[in-house]
Amino acid sequence: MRELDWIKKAINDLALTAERDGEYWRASYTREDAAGAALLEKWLQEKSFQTRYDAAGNLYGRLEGSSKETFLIGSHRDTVRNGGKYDGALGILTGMEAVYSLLQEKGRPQRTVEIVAMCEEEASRFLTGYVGSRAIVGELSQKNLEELDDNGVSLMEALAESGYYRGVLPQKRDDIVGFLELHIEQGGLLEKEGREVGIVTSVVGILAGEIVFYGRQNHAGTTPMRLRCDPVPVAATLIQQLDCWAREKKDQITCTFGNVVVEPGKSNIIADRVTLTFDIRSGKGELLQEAEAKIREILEKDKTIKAEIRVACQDPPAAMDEEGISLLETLAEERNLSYLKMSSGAGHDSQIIAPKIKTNMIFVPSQGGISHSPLEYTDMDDVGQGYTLMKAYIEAVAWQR
Ligand code: HGY
Ligand code: MN
Ligand code: MN
Repeated sequence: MRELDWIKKAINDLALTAERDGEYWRASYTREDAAGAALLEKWLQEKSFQTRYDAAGNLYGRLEGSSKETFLIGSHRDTVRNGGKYDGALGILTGMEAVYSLLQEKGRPQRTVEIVAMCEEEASRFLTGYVGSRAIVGELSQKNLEELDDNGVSLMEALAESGYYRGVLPQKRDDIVGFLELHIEQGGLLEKEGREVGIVTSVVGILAGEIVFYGRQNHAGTTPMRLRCDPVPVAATLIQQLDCWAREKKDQITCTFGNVVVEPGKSNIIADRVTLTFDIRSGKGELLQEAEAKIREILEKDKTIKAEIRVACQDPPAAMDEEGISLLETLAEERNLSYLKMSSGAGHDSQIIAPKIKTNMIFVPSQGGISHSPLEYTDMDDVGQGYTLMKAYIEAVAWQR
């Protein structure tokens, strides 16, 4: 199938633009991001789309239909550090190829169609994350713009340096009637159950951020245990107690401490501070509230040091559009595609867009359930099944056949 050949080559060609010191990383508003966006823009233009960027750096490809009602399709173009080449990119590439093929086969669509390659979904540079999708629904705040990356560069500066942001925050778009995101599952359920595609019913809610534990830096050998103010054991106690709490909730919640930074980080110095990231997810919003209360309760118990919680991402679970789910089911059944209705344990731009715009997601299997790793892989037969469903859905919604 010509279309899949193009997608397969594009996945690999796009990945080459994100090579950085031997690892794959397209952080937003970087040289790698500009190279990836330029290649995506070239392909969009070759496929008859008009391209533009918004103030958050989202790249759009627009194909005018008879009506101004716009159906948006896409995903994020940024990646995690040392990540895989399917997460995000696959949803952009399959979307542009499906619309281009429908244009050739069916002529102009009823509804206008836009492909979007969004920025900073992964929070791999700015802790808030989902910058591109927040911009689309008008939720990118001044506070987000002031957030700093590891080098002390603010999101506003990064956007301005890239030429996207000129002082006006992106406003919510009112012309978009629906959003579709095809994405790798990033888990192993489809593979385990032997299903070809996933029809997403909801995306987990996320509570993420960091806690800074402030100690009193001092000599490791001359400071008696009773006189120290050491942030490391306090951080370790929180990790242990929160992990224990999460395990008691069984599979209703995940709790991940992705990074622990001890400063100045030498064996013979009692630390000045510890910065601990947390990433807590659940399909139940009330469990996320309980998690935040648990963090505060554990911190309250220890009066020896000051601790500061910085919540960067607090997004409730998001339900996908019911009508879209049943249309996907019908289309899958008509094409004898085995499918699984499932919730997503990974976060997605779709969860930011869904509360404001009818949103649906299609999953394709991840081999071994691996993602956020160079081992991330989906074979082209599996991509093909998801692509078939995606193309049928776009035809139904945009060509309205
Ligand atoms: O972290 C996530 O689940 C997503 O890949 N940003
Ligand atoms: Mn993703
Ligand atoms: Mn990801």
